[in-house]
Amino acid sequence: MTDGMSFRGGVRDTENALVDPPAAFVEQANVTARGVDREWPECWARAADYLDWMTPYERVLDATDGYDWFAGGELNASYNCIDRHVEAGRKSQTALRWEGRLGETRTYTYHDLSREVNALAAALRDRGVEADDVVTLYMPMVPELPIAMLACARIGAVHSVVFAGYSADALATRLADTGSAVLFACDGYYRRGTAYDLKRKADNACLDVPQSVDRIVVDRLDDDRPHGDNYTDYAAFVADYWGETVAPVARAANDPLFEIQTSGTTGEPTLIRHTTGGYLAQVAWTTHAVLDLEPGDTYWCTADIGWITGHSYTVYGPLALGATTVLYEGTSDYPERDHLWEVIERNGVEVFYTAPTVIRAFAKWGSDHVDRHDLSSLRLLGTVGEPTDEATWEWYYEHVGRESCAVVDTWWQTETGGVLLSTLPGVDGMRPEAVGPPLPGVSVDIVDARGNSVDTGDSGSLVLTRPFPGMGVDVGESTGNAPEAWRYRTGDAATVDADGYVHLLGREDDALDLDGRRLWTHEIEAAIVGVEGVAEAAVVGVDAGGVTPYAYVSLQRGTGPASAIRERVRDAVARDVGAFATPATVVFTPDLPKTRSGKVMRRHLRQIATGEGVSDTSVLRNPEIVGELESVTDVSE
Ligand code: 6R9
Repeated sequence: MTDGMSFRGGVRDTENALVDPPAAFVEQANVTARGVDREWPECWARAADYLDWMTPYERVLDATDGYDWFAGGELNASYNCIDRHVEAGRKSQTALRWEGRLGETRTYTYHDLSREVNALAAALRDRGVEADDVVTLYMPMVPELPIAMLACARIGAVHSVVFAGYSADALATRLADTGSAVLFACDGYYRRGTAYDLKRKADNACLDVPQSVDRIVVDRLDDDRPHGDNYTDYAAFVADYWGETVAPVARAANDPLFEIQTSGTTGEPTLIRHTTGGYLAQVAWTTHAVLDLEPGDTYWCTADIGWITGHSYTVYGPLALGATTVLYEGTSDYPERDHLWEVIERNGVEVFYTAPTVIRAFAKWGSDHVDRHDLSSLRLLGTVGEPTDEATWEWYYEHVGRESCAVVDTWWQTETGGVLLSTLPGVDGMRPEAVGPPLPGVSVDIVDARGNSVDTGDSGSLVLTRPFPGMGVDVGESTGNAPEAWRYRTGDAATVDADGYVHLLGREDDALDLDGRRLWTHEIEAAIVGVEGVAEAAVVGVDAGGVTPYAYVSLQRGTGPASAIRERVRDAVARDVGAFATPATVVFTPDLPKTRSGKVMRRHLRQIATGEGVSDTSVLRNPEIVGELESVTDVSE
């Protein structure tokens, strides 16, 4: 290991030295000092500076009625993501690079993107779509998806992207809830070389909604099936509008830009509305300060646009900064297990952002897949979505980053719009397992069940204690009129170490109450993943007259025998956490059920363990694993 750093189990370990970011990275970093020259909320003016405003804002925050960031200001998101770069002479720079499922590629310069977005915006306008109308986008990772998002933004319509893996029922609910009268879909999409029908799901959904829905379909499948009477073909829809330009509509900072559903890994999914000015400012600034992106950089975020990470950091952040964003239709391991690294090498990706679950999957297959590629273009690596354990951090840092990249672990949520907790990569030391301190302007507290702050190093509920520009509409609660009376309970458990770095411990809903003590999933999982040969672990509490921990463990390639590892898993938990937390049952599985946004579905594992039957698996990337796990009967050894 580098710098005398040691990797040990136990998430509260603050003895680990901070790892300095590489000197070559620091030299070129966008942000080199944490210093904030203005108090909250004025310090957030620095985020608004990354945008072009049609009407300058009057106040950074007007908290007289709700939280109106950049009040009085007007802007257009599509102007900020396209026109200003064209005007600045970047029209032949690549804006969007698409890597299709079947090996195809498409490249859109900022000029091309402008042409596409203007044509579609004109077609939508002529179809009668007006500012504040909701347009639903039910599409996989094809270029038409970000194009449609930006076309909506251009005319002030609110986009509502529904993840393409969702069922017809889920789409119907979203259409009905939003009252959306325009739906974009694809005829289908490819996953692992197999074609899936999307249009039939869209048809079924439309049968179930009260309003009539205008349907436009993008031809993605290579077949000759007619789309049917209910549909307008996308190509025909825009055909008469090539070369037209649509003036970007001025939107108040507080006007909605889009609606999106939370991923619902624990509770019921809810609909979040994001604003135009506050959201875009937070996303643009964090893309600059945390992801260190500069105009012209080539950047890849692996998240599907159907989730918030894809909205903020595949589409809006990189395009607002004038970077080149890679759009990848494939799954990371298809057709080959080194496809991900090949995409980085081929495109010269400089900044790479993914989920720890993706990294763990690659670590599981061994490092030879990554080692054979030239990844020297990379300078910054990011993670998001789940806690990153030390072993995963180390693998990412060494094998992907070759110890010469800065690594940021970024915490945020659908509700927060953009990153809130992370190191500033050119300023702060890196601590594996910790996301880092709150970004300047962000305030947090860790509280116990009664809402009182806990001592440094103790765990509790992570609460945000100051509003921030990217906050979704109506996120948080106020106990009074002053902004200081605002609180938002994140639903995550965390602890803060002596250096002020926040360590995430898991979702509160997934907590285990063992022997009168409250334990968070990551505390036990981190101990298990520290066992040599273990690639991934998920722990759930099974209530059978008292809660017992069940561990689901997947092993690295070539590791065995499982029986020896089972004992090591138990020993590690007893040592690092305590004997009371030792898993009663350890189940070995080739994979864990994960959402396509890279989160482990512990809820499904709990349902499997109790035999109660697994609810809807449509958000899973690997639904087949649920059936496999359900058929494992002898789990106790
Ligand atoms: C962006 C996104 C939010 C939940 C969040 C937390 C988990 C996100 C994390 C992390 C540990 C990180 N989460 N980033 N946990 N370390 N760096 O993922 O949004 O889909 O709404 O999920 O993801 O539990 O509360 P969303």
